[in-house]
Formats: sequence, C-alpha cells, structure tokens
Amino acid sequence: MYRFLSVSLRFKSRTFLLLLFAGLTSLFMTGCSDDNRKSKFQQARSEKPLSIKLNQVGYLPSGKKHALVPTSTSGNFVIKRATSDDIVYQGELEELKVWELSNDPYLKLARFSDFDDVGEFYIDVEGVPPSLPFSISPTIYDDALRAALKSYYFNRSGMALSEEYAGQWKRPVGHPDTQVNVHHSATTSSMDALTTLSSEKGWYDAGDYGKYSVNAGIATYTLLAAYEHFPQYYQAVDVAIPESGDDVADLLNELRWNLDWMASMQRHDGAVFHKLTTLEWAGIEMPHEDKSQRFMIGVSTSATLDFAATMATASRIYKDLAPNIANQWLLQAEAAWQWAVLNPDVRYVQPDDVQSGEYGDDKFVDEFFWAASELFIATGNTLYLSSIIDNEVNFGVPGWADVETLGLISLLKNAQDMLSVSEFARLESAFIKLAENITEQIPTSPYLVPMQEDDFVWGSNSVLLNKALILLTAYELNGNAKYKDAVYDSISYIFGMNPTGYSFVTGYGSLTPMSPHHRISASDGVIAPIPGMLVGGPHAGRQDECDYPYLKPADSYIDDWCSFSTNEIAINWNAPLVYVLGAINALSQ
Ligand code: 9MR
Repeated sequence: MYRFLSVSLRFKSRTFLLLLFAGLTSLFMTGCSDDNRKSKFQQARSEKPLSIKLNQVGYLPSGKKHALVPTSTSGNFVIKRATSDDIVYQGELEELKVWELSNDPYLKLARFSDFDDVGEFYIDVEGVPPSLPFSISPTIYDDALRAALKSYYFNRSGMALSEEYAGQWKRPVGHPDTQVNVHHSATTSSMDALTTLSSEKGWYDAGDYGKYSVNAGIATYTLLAAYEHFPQYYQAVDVAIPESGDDVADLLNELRWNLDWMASMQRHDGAVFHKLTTLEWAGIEMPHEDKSQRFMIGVSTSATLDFAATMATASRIYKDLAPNIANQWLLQAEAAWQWAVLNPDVRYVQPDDVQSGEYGDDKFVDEFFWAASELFIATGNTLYLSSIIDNEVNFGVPGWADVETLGLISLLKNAQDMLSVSEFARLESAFIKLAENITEQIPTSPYLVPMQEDDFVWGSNSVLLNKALILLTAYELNGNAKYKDAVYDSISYIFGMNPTGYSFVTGYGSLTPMSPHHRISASDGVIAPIPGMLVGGPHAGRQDECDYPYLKPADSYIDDWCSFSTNEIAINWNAPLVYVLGAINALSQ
C-alpha cells in the first residue's frame, strides 16, 4: 500500500506539471479551435445533481423498470411521451429508506416494469424537475454492447487505427513492442537483461499503456465466456473492426489480438512475465509519443496460473477455428502449470525502479483452482481433477485477485459429464449459494443493486457487473427467472440510476464521463472520449488525493482526469459490461 501511495504521489506531481503546462498552453492559445486539451481538464463538478435517477440509455420492454425520485412530498409519478407530453402511465411512488452509503436524500421509487410501450418518454413528478428522456426498445442495448466491445479495438497496442474503423479517434501506431528488454527482476541464467524479446499486439490495460498478465487473464476469460455462453448471438455482432466480414465472430477476432500477445508473455522455462511496461508512467501523450523503453518485468505464480487458465480456455474455444494455434496455446498452458507446481508461491514484488501497476497477490489457491479447472476441461487429465477436488476454495465474486469462480463457471458449463454426480452437485450448489447471497443483498440498497459497503472499492462498477454476471450464469444454469430479473437494475445503475447521476459508460447516456483517466482520450485532441468505456466508479478510497465533493462510498466519484481511482477505465471492468449486456440482449431475443 505504502509503495502504491508513493507511486501515486510521483504520478500526481508529474500530472500536475503536465496540467500546469496544458493550462499555460491554453492561455496562449485562446481562440485556437483545435486545442481541445483544455476542455478535458475540467474542474470537478461541485453540484450534486438532485434529479430523478433513471437508466439514461433506456429499458427493454420486457425488463424491470425503475427510477428514483428526490421528493419528500409527492406521492405519484407520471410518464409522458417525449414528443407530445401526453401522459401514458401513472403510478404511486414508494417510500425508500435512506442508504447509509450515500447522501442522496428523500428517495422514492417509481416502479413501471409493466409499462412496455416502445418509444421515448420522461418521468414527471410534482415539485421535481422532469427526468432526462429515456427510451424503451427491444434493441436498446445493442449499440452500447457494440461500443463496449469496440473499446478493446480502441485500446489495441501496436496498431495504427485508421479513419475507416476509428473515425475521429484514428491514430498512428505506437508501442510496437518488437524489442522489449528483460528487466533484472525477470532474468534467468540463459536470459539476461541484454536480451530483447518481441511481444507485439495486446490491449492496453487501462488508462496507462502497460500490458499486465494477471489482468489480461480475467479480462480475456470473461470475454471468452461471453462467446462460449452465447455463440449464436455473437456470431451476428459486427463492430466494424479491420477483421470484420470474415467468418469469425468479431468478439473472437478482437480476442485474438490479445491472445496472440498473451502467448508471447511466456518465458522459456514456462513461467509467465508479470507485466510488460515502461519503468515510469507515461505522460499525457498518445501511444506513438511514448518512446520509453519497455520491459518484461517479474514473473509470478499468479501471472503464470492466470495465463494457464486463459490459454487453456482459449484452446477449447478456438479448437475448430484455428486448430494449430489452439494446440500450441494448450501446450503453453500445460508448461505454465508445470512451472507453477514447482514454484507455487512466487509473489510479484514491485522492484524499486518500477512505477507501473502492481497487480500483487499473496494467495494462489484460487489461481490453482481456476487453472486446474480449465486444464481439466481441455485435456481430461485426472491429474488436474485432484487439484480441483482437494482445493479448499471459497467461491466469491470474481476480480483480478480472486479467480476461483471463473473456474467454477467453466466446470458447470463444460464438465458435467466429466465429474461424478456428487462432485458436480457440490460445485453447483456452491455456485447457487453465491447467487443467492448476491440476490439477498439487493433489498438493502434503494437503488436495487447488490452493493454493500465492502463492494465500494477501486473499480466498484466492475464488482457490480461481476455480480450480475454470476446471476446471469445462475439463470443460464437453472432457468430461475429471479436471477435474470435481478440484473436489470444493475444495468440501470451503470447507466445512471445511481447516486452520482452519471451513466458510467463513455458516450452512452445524457450525463457521461468526459474526462476519464485514459491517456488516449486525454491527448487525442478530440473532445469526446473514446465511447463504450466503463469508468471504475465511486468508492471512498481517494488514493489519487483529488478533490472529492462527496465522500460517502456510493457518492464519491468525480469526472476528472485527476481521479485515477474512480474515473479510470480498464479492460477487466469493461469485460463484465460486455458479458452482461450481451447476455441480456441474447436472452431477450
Ligand atoms: O484495478 C486495480 C485495483 O484493484 C487496485 O486497487 C489498484 C491499485 O493497485 O490498481 C488497479 O489496477 C490498475 C493497474 O495497477 C494499472 N493499470 C490501471 C489499473 C486500473 O486503475
């Protein structure tokens, strides 16, 4: 923690200098219309929007529909058609308890799930400003799903983005990573620090330009799972990337960009490099402007097992599409497993000369469970089975440091015929217990989301979406509609029905992040950030030491470049957004 804080402070002072520079530059460039940088560095919003909170993207006709109204006096609400102001629905507001995690006062709930007219509407309540407009449509999340998926294309490392596919966000190639040095933390007797390796392609992890094996693991797996669970749906999802138009689903085309990179992160002895980054954080600059030397830094048990799990998963999904490469990935996954068995407790320790993200972990029982699960499914080898059965894991909500439930999902979806009846039943009941726990949390929040105090951490929005992923998987497994029904309000929360009033996905909603902590969006000279990116979301950690006007966990968010702890974007956060939107689209078709 101390180490991260000192890193943040160094980062912050560097950022401050850059902001000062940007500010001074803008003073001298007043009137220069193409200098959009200054508009990216807005001050934090200080007013709390006391508005009706609803899903700014909209609702599916068959989905649950709710809104929160800041009123202590009114008892009724009406829905009006946006084009004519005609009243098309009316209902009573329900009293809600104040949430201790937020300072939003006077909350009442408008329920209108049975209103399923297609069109554009707004909510009107006496004494309160009319709501933002919202739509109801059976295709309401189609664009958002495509944008969330396409954001990976926009975060590709080592590729020039042409206007044809990237529009106003076109950019030159950066970070080719054809000559990456091996940092002293990752050398071996046959690979010294003078060695250069090629490790091309991959997605940038987040707002920085690093590529991190641990986080790539869960992000890539989550997207692979989206395809594996809904292959027919994704076969028809075209996101206009250079590979579009071949016979392969664009989701798999996009994943291939990262899988090819991941495959290059394995050292000759089977270990996997923890990350590929520069030693210091890049400035606010475009990829092609960042010329600093990049390094393979550290190896770790977590990176190696996450790699084993992800590559084994990929090998089964690409088996028919690309048999040779799939077979190669599986061999690599097995080599990684073997290294981890011999090196079961290699933690990543951040070297003194390195600033980039840590993704440090000190317990590996979950990574062993996950890798064993995927390797068992891919090979049928009972050696892995004993590692699954003997492994005492508690199944929780997935996150980059907690991956056991990813293995559980794969087993439940793929291994019923490979496991004994009793073992499968044990795993299934553990999963349903987790889904039940999540469901039981929902009524504790007036926003109807399973978010508790502990969930408001760095990347809280992804905690919610990973819970939604669990619920949707529970629904896929046993068809109990209550799990699917519980997810609509989480989608609404992400798109604006939350205490901040922000829709947390860039470009989707009426009030959306304009200054995400994303280097490309902050330095490309385009006012709108790249669309389809989920920001981390509120929590009370304030690790970035920015100025937060609201301090309660669910309120503490600012749309400012400064806020890397609430307003950054990351591939592991966007992945459950893709999963959830794709699943809800596929399940309501
Ligand atoms: O998502 C990570 C979060 O769980 C940690 O608390 C935080 C501090 O260690 O780091 C987050 O990951 C960042 C990574 O280290 C570097 N790239 C940006 C990631 C998102 O902020």
